[in-house]
Amino acid sequence: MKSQKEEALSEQSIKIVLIGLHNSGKTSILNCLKGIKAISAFNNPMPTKGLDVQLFEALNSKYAIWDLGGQEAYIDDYFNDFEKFIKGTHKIIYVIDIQDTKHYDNALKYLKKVINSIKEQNNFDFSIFLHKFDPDLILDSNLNENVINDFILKIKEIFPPNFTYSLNKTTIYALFEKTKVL
Ligand SMILES: Nc1nc2c(ncn2[C@@H]2O[C@H](COP(=O)(O)OP(=O)(O)OP(=O)(O)O)[C@@H](O)[C@H]2O)c(=O)[nH]1
Ligand SMILES: [Mg+2]
Repeated sequence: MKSQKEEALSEQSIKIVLIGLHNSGKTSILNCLKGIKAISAFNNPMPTKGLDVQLFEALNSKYAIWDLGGQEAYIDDYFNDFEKFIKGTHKIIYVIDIQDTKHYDNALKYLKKVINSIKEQNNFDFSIFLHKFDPDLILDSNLNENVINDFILKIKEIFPPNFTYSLNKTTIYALFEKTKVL
C-alpha cells in the first residue's frame, strides 16, 4: 500500500510504464533513470515480482515508474485490467532483449497483446527499446543485421497505421566519461 506522501507524489508525477519479457532489462533501465551508479545494482538483479512502482525526483521533475515484472506467472494478470496501466500514463516503454533471439517470437506475441489492449492512444508516447544493444555487441550468425531487420519488420506489422511510436536501440553500457587529470 502506498503512503500518503507516495500517493501525492504519484499524482503530480510523470508516469512511465516499463513492460516486456522477463530478463529484457526493465529494472536495469529504471535504475539508470534513477541515477543509480553502483555497479552491484546491475549484477544479477532479482526478477521483479509483478508490479513495482518507483517514485523519485530527477532533473526537477517527479517520476512514477511502473515496472511490470515479465515472468510468465505475472503477465496474464496485467491484461485483466490493462486500463490501470494506461490511465494517466505519459509514456509506455516496451523493452526487448535484442540479444535473446530465441525469445523474439514471444516478445512479438506479448507486444501484440499490449497493442491490442490499447483502445485509444490518448496523450501518451509509445516507445520500443531494442535493449542490450551494447557498444561491444558482436553480430554473429544468430544475430546479424538481416535478423535484426527482419525482426523490426515484424514489429512494424503489429502496429495499426494510425499508432505513433518510436523504435530505439538502447543499452545500459553506453556511459563513458573522460576527465583530464594531467
Ligand atoms: N548486456 C547487457 N545486459 C543488460 C543490459 N541491461 C540489463 N542487462 C542485464 O539483463 C539482466 C536482466 O535485467 P533486469 O533489469 O533484471 O530485467 P527485467 O526486465 O527487469 O526482468 P524481470 O524483472 O524478470 O521482468 C541482468 O543480468 C542485467 O544486468 C544491457 O544494456 N546490456
Ligand atoms: Mg525487473
